Amino acid sequence: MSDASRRPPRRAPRQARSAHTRAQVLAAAAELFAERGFPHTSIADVAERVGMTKGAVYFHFRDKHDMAAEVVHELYDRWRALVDRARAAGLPPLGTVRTLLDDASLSFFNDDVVKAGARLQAERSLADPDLPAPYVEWIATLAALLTEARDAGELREGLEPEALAQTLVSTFFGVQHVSDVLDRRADLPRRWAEVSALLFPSIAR
Ligand code: LUB
Repeated sequence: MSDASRRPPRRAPRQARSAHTRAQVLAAAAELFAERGFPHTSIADVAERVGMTKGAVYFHFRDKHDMAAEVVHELYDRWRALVDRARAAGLPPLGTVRTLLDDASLSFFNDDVVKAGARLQAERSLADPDLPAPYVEWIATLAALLTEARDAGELREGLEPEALAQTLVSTFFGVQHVSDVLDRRADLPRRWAEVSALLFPSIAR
């Protein structure tokens, strides 16, 4: 093998570069959607934030609605990764539920894709009415874990996993919403810790 053929290519292959640029655009879009919301963010704003031309942004996204939909898909991908990690930790099911919601509260705190995705879902009638249905994936995930918890004898007698999953998602959503409105979520980890300290002892056997 000659020296020349062993040297890595000077530039990343076209496809890799393109995926990298697309990810940069999406990150800038998430920042702006999180800060300003869908109606007050334009493609020009995103191009400016990422230091590209509008044309370069349009190469990756059909329009602002397409961009919003991609941010929301990325949100659910991140949460799926969170669920996989929490499950891989191998805690008992109820502990996994608690860890998962603690981790979710942190993600609202430090991840622009999560902040943006939640805001876009709240603005879905403007952003894209065809976005994935909100809440249902979390409810299904928690219902499955709570069913495991019940079967393992971890739940207080008579609690129904599906109803409990609805309650937990509604409660979590309410806590992050109030924290967002009153404190831009700066107090969310503390608020969620207060609520879960009240909630979890009352559902465990
Ligand atoms: C979650 C939001 C914000 C539920 O699942 C969702 O769609 C959610 C936005 O729609 O929080 C929180 C467990």
